[in-house]
Amino acid sequence: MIKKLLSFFAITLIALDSTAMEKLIVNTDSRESISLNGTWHTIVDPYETGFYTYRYKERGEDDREAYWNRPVAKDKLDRLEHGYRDPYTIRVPGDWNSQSDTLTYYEGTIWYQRDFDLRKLKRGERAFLYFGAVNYEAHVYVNGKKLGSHKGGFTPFNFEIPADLLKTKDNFLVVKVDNKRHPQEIPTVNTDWWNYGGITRDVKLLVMPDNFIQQYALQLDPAQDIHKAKEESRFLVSGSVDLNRAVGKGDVILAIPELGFERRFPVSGSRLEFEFELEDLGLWSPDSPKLYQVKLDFNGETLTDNIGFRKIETAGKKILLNGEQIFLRGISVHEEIPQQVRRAFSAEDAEQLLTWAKELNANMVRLAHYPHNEQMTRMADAMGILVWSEIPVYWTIDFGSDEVLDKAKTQLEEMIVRDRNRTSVIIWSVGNETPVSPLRTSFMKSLIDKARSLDDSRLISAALEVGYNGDVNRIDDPLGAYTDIVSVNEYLGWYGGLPDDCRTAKWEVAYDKPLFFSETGAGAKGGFYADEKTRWSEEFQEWFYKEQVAMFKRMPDNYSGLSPWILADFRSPRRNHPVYQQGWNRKGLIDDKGIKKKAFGVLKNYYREIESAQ
Ligand code: GCB
Repeated sequence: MIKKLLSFFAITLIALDSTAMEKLIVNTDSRESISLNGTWHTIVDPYETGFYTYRYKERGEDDREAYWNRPVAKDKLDRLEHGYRDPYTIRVPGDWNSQSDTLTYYEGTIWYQRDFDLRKLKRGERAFLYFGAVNYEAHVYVNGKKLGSHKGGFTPFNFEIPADLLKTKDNFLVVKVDNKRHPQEIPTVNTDWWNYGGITRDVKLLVMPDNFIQQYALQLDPAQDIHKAKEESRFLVSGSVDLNRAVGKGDVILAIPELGFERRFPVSGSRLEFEFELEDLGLWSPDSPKLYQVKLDFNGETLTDNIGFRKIETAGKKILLNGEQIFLRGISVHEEIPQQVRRAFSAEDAEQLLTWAKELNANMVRLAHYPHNEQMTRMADAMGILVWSEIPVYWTIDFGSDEVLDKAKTQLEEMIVRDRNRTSVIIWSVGNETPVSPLRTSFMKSLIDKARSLDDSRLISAALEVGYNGDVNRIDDPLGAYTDIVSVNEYLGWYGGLPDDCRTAKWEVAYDKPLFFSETGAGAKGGFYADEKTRWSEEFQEWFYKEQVAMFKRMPDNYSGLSPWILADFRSPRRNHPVYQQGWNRKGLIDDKGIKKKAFGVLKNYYREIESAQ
């Protein structure tokens, strides 16, 4: 009996383990890797035939009709009802919606398949599959065996491929990708953006030593007085290194060659926490986005990263960067290239979006409403653009569910762990326009606590709503008590009234904290010109921005920045005016052809004025 029980437990454990999440490997650019980007074979499977039998039971691992198994006909009599071959293909990375007219509105399962070769691994070497993002649910199989699954459409994940599963030639890799929306997921069923499906970011095969640096964090110690540090030119840096496996004894060597710094830190166990002083450090800021090459050496592997040093904090109603007050001249951005009607994923895409932001004289972007790809935050580091990064806890999440809270926490952790060395990121946002209730507030508060426990060197916020109330608009959402800055979305003159209502509007905040307008905006169809009293015309949007800017100029001294909605038009199934919207949210300052609308100039001039007054 005991034997029977034991074997039952063993089986249960293996079954659980096969889909258990593995800790994220960070900075994959700096690891030995083989790109698995390119053209993958696909099967569009709306009924999930490759996953379920006709009795709607999950298929067994060896079921030859399961789509993770290589379909081989035994002879000409044999019946096979699926297969992977040209021309049934989709490019990776990329969303599927933009790659075929039949997939524009598709929400469901698509199976992706490709083969890969891998040199014979040396003793102790290990192979991992890394995905930059798959929207929304991914199940990953190699040579017929399941490696694991992942939920969350905008954050990376990885799985180890057991050595005995690997061959040097023709490994059969299959990923089941499902982007169906569900009430119990993050985001939930209702959003104002396109649910682009697919393997939307890079896929890599990582070759790692037996033990390696899995994650690390390095920043100016948030507790130090930055004025004193600047005066004395002595900066305290603190951080941590997490190893994949515990060691009895080992060393991590940390070097910043440009500063002539190199230090050996002994490590035992799987975690090292360190601090050290640097002299004559050039601090990172939008005006001077100085990055230093940082090298981390462990077990024969050298990781290289480009990291800047800066301090972000609040003092009463002000936001301070490196001890000086800073005004955030921001713009909200979706991860989309409008002219090509697709998700953005590459360094070139990041450059296009951030160059537009620079042309606007912006010094900050709000990356809405989910973590964007890593190229965006790396490019922002290099270009000197501050970043607000957010998880898709958007509108009506199931705030009463612990399971949903866990999913939000997982996405929050994956976002922070991937990007906590990106100097440009100054704000982690835990959500957008969540409806006020005690249940919601405690859900959001636990996300804030989680964010702080993972990273105490950045500000935490969430985009709140405003209670429009005659001439006095009061921001008193109880969540504001827990965030570092009070951020609010306001659409005075678009969703209610007309733009000139801004003339008499007053703003009151219940908290003694910086106030940030995380959204404001109005829709206009690019190239539609009329008088300003015509909705959807470029002139109406221009008028809206003029009135908003005039109102902002009268703001009290807690006013610390804004990120209007939005840089460019983006796809949304909620936007169905047959003439002016045609499936697009038209609040972009740039239209779907990449052409700037009139309002772009209004915000650009306002930002230039602010910049030159500083
Ligand atoms: C909002 C949302 C944003 C929408 C925008 C709009 O408040 O945060 O996701 O797209 O308004 O256009 O209505």
